[in-house]
Amino acid sequence: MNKYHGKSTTVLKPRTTKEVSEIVKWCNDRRIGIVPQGGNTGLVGGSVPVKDELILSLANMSKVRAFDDVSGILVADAGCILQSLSDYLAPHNYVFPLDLGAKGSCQVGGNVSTNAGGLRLLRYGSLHGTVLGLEVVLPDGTILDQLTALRKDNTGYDLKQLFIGAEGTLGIVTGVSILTAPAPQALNNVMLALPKFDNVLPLFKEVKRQLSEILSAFEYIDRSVYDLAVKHNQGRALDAEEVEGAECFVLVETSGGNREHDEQKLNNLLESLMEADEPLINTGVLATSPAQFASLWAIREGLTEAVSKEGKAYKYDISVPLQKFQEVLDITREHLKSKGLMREGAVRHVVGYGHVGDGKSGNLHLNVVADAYTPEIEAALEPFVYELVAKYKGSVSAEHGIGVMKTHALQYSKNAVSIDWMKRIKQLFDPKGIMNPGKVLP
Ligand code: 2HG
Ligand code: ZN
Repeated sequence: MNKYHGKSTTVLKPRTTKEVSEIVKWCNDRRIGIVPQGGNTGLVGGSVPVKDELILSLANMSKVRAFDDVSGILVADAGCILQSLSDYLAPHNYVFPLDLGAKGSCQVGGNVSTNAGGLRLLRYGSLHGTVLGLEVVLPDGTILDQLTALRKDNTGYDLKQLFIGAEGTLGIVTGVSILTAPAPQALNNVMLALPKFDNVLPLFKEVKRQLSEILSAFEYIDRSVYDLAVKHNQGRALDAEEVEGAECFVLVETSGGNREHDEQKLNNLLESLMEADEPLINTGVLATSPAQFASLWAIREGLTEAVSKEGKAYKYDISVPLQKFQEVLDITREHLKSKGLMREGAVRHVVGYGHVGDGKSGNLHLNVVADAYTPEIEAALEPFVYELVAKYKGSVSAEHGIGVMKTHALQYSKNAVSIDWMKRIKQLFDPKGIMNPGKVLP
């Protein structure tokens, strides 16, 4: 995003947990701040130094430590790239329980540290459930070895949960034990074009009802961001007549155990949607080959890149009730208009996309695309957007974390008692404040 800049002079790339421990101890003794860095694909500045901290990159710790093809439990170094773990699992007929657009460069340690959500949370749940154990180097250099491969271990406080989503502020994740899932025998997807946003919720209900156990993703894409994806060549676009009159799109994926059965279900779904008296969709484009499957996903996975090619994006990753997605976009656009900022030279687009299936509230990625990052636009957006989210009792960070971007906004989603206990936990683990300073807590 080119939004956050530090002044670090030093990057260290240790090869072993012991080396990480020695570096951290050395820094702790001298009170030197450390930024743990994985693939550096985060969107809230969590892996970028604030000042001149030492950058500790996990890139050289990238080995699979163990895999058990009966239980599906994988133990890997934190620096393993997500895609390489998926590739490693494929011949064993397993899949990694997390998938996201940045898979080609993000690392599993960073995924865990940011509690990344991604595209298949609907199917496999969050990392708080799939991570079985962690190895963590604590701020004083102590190695906390909780790399258990047990699915059931009910022996008191579950310490590993504290590091999932702590964004490296409590210690550095160096190893991950995770439960992978049996590879689905059949993967299908379909891009649905909807005449209006109001159809998304009834559609979600109907899709869930008909596809039930094989539904693995339900992703919302508004028309304006779809157009940006087409403009910047992300994936296979639908034909002109297929997109005509569409206000938004939904990408549905199924992952099941029987190709014929799954295809039958999808075809039945499409037929029933098209033949209804008041159809919820204008049309649906079903992938008929692995290449088409990949290119439909490429549209969705390429949205972030398309937005970056268009301009400088202010990104709000929020949990709000599903039926409010459109309202949030409209209110934000109107607000910017009233400030005279919805114009050439300032804000070009207010777009939205996200993960509908992730709970009662959905996860909306509100992107405000501007010509440049300016204090004026930022002042118009914050705390405006956060107050809006608080009004809906949502979350100011559904899946991207707090990083440096939202430390001041924590209060919109966490009450004072919660923040106080977060501070006490930070103080307990890292009394000298060397671990990823300036992130998560103000
Ligand atoms: C996604 O769902 C990512 O594509 C990125 O979480 C969202 O760029 C964004 O705003
Ligand atoms: Zn997302």
